[in-house]
Amino acid sequence: MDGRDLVRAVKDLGTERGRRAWRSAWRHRRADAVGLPRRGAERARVPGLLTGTEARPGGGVLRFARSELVVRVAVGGAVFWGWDGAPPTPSYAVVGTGPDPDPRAVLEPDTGGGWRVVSERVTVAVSRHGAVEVRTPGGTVLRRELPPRWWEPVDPARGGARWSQRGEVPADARFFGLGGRAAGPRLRDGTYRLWNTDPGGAFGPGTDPLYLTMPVQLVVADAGTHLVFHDNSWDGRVVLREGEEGAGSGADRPGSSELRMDGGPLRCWVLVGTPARVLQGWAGLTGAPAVPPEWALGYQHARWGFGSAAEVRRVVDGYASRGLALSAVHLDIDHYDGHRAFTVDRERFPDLPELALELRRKDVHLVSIIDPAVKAGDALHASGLSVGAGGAFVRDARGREVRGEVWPGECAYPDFTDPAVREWWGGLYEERLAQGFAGFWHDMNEPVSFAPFGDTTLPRSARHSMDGAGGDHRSGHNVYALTMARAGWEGLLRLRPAERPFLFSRSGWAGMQRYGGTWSGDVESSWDGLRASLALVLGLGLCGVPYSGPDVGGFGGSPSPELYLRWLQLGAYLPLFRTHSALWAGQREPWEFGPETERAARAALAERDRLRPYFVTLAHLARRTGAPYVRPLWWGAPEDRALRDCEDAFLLGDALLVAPVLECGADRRAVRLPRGRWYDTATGAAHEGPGQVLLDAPRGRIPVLARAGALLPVRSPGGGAALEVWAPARGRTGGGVVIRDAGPGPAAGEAERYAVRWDGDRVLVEDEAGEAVPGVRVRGL
Ligand code: NBV
Repeated sequence: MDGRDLVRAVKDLGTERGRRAWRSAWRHRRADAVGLPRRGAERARVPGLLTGTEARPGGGVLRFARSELVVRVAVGGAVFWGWDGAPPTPSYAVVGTGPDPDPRAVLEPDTGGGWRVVSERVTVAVSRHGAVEVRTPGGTVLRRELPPRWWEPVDPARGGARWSQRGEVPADARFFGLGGRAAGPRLRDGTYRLWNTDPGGAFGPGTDPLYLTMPVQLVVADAGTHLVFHDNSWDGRVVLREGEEGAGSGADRPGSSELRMDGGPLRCWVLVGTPARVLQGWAGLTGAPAVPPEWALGYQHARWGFGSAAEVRRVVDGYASRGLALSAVHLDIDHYDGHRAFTVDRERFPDLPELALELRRKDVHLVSIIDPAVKAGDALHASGLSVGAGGAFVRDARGREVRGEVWPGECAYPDFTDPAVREWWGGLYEERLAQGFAGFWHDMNEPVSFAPFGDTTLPRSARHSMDGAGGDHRSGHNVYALTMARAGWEGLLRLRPAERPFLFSRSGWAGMQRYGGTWSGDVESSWDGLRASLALVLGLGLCGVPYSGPDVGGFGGSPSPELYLRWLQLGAYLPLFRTHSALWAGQREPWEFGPETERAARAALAERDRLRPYFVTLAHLARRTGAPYVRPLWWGAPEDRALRDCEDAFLLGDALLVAPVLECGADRRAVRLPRGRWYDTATGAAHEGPGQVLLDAPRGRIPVLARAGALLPVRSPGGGAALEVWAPARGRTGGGVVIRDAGPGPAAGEAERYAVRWDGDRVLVEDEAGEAVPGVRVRGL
């Protein structure tokens, strides 16, 4: 406990909730004291020398004096290895039984007494001491993992091994990922914890970890791009250190990424290739991103503290009367009865289904927050107690229900790692659907239990089903929200099979994209918070979770009109475009910031609305290819080092480059351009990349550039669909893909492909049959 914690802890004693939190924290501490084995003396272990090998499909088993390594290259090129016989499945991240082994991969002797698995896309070389190297077919080393080290209790009854493994990457490599990191997108030297955590207040770039962590790193170097995933949900730390070219005596110092895990299997996947290929492989391995319903790609307004149906109507009418597009309104815990999930405060919201219907007629959808903790002793708790043999709730090592302190008071926690519990929980969404809710916002699912000291979550000794495998909160914690999302997603599909569920969740883990997206959580209302918002979206996208966005304006404060506007202008180009704020925070309605801000906000909302069909295309493309909607500038040119270090702009799909204003008072900004011609969409001016240009960014807009030759679907002023094309450079061609939504159901829309070329003095757009497409708006001429 540091000084700040101490002050917090003492202050907490002054309130009833605070006192309950104290009691709960003590109970958790005691539970761990009796429920977690003391590790006692430990013994260190390394693999030792290679003693033998055995070929298996896709690779083989390599036996060492004190461990065994399974190496397997899968069809499509994904590399798996597991120490101590760790198999790739079961896994909370990998779908099904994982990809099949590549029958053409062969295990053969390597130089220096090592062995290697050679396949078409990648070679995995294992030294006789157990170092594992991932090489391109040309022999370039992308990553070298040194032999791991385990520390295991001398008495095996006291638990499994902690372990660490250090990987080396080229000196020029940059690290991205690890889930949602406020300090990103480029992860600089430091220690990043793998433990989903509610920071307990508004966070900025210096706060780590946050709600959604995962052991997924994307590493980009001149030699190539790779993704490495250590499939292990335990608590751990990743120590990153970027390398240095020509360090010391002129030799390169490689970059390093050391993983130190408190337990769990040492198993790892590596995917190599272009960023697009790597993310495609990742989606193949861990599941395709869910496509949100079309309306969830529009602008949304949330608020903790609407307080009444009347206030919701006031806000919705405010948008409507000003002609500002609004797609959804989100109700927070203040619409619950006593903060209990799946209830309604009927005094403040006497007619929720009616309100929902009324909003739906205006094309506004209602989204409900869902908190996982269930108030002890109430009807929902009783219903959970009848699930399966032992009830739905997490128990401690002695079989007693684990209680925590959350908004409703003393609460029990559903064990979502139990299939029967997921089924029960999924059925509860029926009540929400009957209230008229169309989307779901999972909160507090790290999971949180208020605590004046210690960890603000469940005790580590708490037991989880782990889908039959059995385990405790040390392995269950990080997959709590992932399995909650699965429960919600599967429940909604059962209840409304003809609709794609809309679900996003504060916490999650690798594979989260299968069930929905996420959002920033309680990002601070500051310029730093604005910057962190972009970092989160970019980083999560590179971990395979493409749908996310910040609380526009920040969560807890009252942004200045300028900050609010710059946030809104950025948000308009992010997948989840939602303003949200805390009970105690200032208003977020665009008209609350004065006429000048309202005018500019109107333009941002209108542009988002115009780009809706493009967002639909990007959502469907993400499902098909794993490519995030929001991509770093180096997406198509990872070898361009200047792009690799550019963190203040992004690509939206293939067509657009968005350069938000992230600094107070700025009305111009430098924009780094990838290769090719780029048009400033506001002025039509053409700029040639690669290079950097200085562009105007007056209050009314942020620089957005379109790639020459790009084609994108937009909404025409009359509301119909239209195509927009940006002229290719002379002598060049272009094109694009359009995927239209085939309704609210799971059916995938057809991909339409268009080619763009010069025909004399005009720009021609042709469909796949080679037919000229009439009525396309050509810009940049
Ligand atoms: O439900 C209240 C808030 C919510 O508005 C916010 O978006 C979440 O991140 N919630 C956290 C719980 C309390 C935060 C202090």
